[in-house]
Amino acid sequence: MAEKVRILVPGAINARVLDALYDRYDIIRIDRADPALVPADVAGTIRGVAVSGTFGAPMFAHLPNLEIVASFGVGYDGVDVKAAAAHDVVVTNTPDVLDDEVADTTIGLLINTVRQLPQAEAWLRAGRWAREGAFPLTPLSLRGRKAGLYGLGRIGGAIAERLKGFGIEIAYHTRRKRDDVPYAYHPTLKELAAAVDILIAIVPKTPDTHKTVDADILEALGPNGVFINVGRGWTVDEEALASALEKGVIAAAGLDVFQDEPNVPEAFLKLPNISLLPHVASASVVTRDAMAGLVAENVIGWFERGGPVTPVPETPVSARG
Ligand code: A2R
Repeated sequence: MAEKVRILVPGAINARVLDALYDRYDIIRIDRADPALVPADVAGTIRGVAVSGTFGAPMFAHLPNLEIVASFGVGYDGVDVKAAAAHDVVVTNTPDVLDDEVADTTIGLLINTVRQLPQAEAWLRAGRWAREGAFPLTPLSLRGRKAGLYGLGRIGGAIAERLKGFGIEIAYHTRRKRDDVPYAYHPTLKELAAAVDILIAIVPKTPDTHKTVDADILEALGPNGVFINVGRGWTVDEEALASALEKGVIAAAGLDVFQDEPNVPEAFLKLPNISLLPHVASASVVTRDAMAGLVAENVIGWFERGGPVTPVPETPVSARG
């Protein structure tokens, strides 16, 4: 019998990935993506990786026969794709299967932020409704608002579809204008922020998106403005955001992502006009199962079916020699 292909799994990953791969491959598990945890004689035998989280350049240098890194999640900023390309390794992610879940959660977070539903529920649970009366009217409402999407890709598009159902006018900023959508395009983020009173960030973590939502953008969004982030914490100047919320430069914010997860800035925790979620946008059993299935399909596709399902653009399979 042919020897099984060896797959390295650094760190924790959804159990469904392992369930799908255990019978077909020789799975080696280590605590994290650290070359020191893979002895040299083992390193040469690894041909695939399945990972949720970081996989840096030293790992690519350490695994000479690596062919594929199947990454869990649509954002693959934890994987050094430059190093992957330099070592002729294909990287895959898990797009599409989480779009609707993330978009649903975005709407929930937006409504929580604007209509203070978490605070209203806390009011009820604390017995304050019976004791003190109705929860105070919320100063903010979705009615009459315009939303700006910073990023209109797979997930941004699904968010826009939902916002349409709320009767909310939609505009967007991306680097390239899309000809296939009816929404108003703004060539700069600042122009978008100035034109709307809900700004939703759903862009990937890249050098170009670092702290792009800064004091200047928040100022442009204005005192009635609501900022929502479901992309990456990296995109936001968190100090500037806390200050803007405190000073009323914008009205409120809802965040599912943070710069240094799972650590959330103290300043956010103290603010009343911010709704905070622990990066749960895609975190339902059904959607995480679908993402896990796609990680496994990419590995199986590569080793058994002639190609991965969802390679990332930085490591196109067609470019391989
Ligand atoms: O710029 P474009 O035309 O490539 O549009 C993409 C936009 N985008 C940017 N917009 C403005 N300035 C940038 N520097 C910039 N870089 C990218 O973000 C596109 O509209 C959107 C990304 O869409 P997709 O690649 O389809 O990503 P998806 O699946 O919507 O997920 C977005 C991110 C993930 O990377 C994770 O970080 C997070 O959501 O879960």
